[in-house]
Amino acid sequence: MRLFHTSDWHLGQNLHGQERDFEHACFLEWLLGQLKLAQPDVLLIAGDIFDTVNPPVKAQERLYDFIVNAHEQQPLLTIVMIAGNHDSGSRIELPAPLMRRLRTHALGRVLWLDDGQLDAERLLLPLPNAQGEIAAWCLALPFLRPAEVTGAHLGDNYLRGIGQVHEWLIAAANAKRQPGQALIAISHAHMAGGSVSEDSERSLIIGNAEALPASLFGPSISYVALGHLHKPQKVNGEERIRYSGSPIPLSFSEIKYEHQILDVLLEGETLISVEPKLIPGRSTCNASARRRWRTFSCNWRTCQTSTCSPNPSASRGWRCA
Ligand SMILES: [Mn+2]
Repeated sequence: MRLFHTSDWHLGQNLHGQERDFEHACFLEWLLGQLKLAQPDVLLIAGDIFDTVNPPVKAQERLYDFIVNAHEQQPLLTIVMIAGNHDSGSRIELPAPLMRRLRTHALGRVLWLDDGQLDAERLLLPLPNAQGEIAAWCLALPFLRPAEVTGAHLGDNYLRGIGQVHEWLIAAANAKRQPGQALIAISHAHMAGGSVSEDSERSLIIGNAEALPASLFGPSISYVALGHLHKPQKVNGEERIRYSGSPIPLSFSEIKYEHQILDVLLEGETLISVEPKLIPGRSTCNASARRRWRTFSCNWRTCQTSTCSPNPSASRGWRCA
């Protein structure tokens, strides 16, 4: 089974008055081309799909156009996306019935059963291989707000509440899996020891005191696709617990490293490889779009400090201090 892992698209972002829509369009066109070339079974999008809980219409069109295009191009592709802390969980789930027809699962919140148990069933998604057999189960762990994971049954400790949801879902998945089926988690969370970007990730709780331990994801989980931190990185030095990072820089502190998606290969339950696919500064858009992209990304890359500001005399330039 082959997976693509990406996160933190932040569609609809506006940085110091600069719309990012053109960059997002270039990224999504590139991603569509990569899907076509590699034909993975699954695309995982680990939260912060949109930049705000109430994204502009254009940003929503970008997402849904992409999903329809991907499905038309590759009808057997399964897409799983979860809400991040920038998203509204309800909004992400709103078109879920339509998207299921496109083999796309959108999970934004958790539900509790009458007896106070986690409704784990809706967060466990079958991942079929090219032959249509269930080769793996995806554990979808959207970002959860305090009110969703605290209360009379659950206790007052927010961090403990999130940890519990992870633990209960992993237990339910282990009970459900058949021999040979891999478990793959997708979560939007801040893992302890992660390298934080200076200004764009927005702390989940003040001081990032909410970091979860990597030990939460025991060895029964073959791969953990994480979102929230914008710099690509392994967690705890483990190959199988990864942040893909954001596809484009979302602040000036994020221009210094290569942005990427991850190409993950599994054989049964065994993780074979995780390869980064670097996102090019120039895309496969048409010639005039390519020129604009080059101009913008060059301007972008020459700005190295957060004292840069948009140049009012050029629509796509930056004035560097
Ligand atoms: Mn983010």
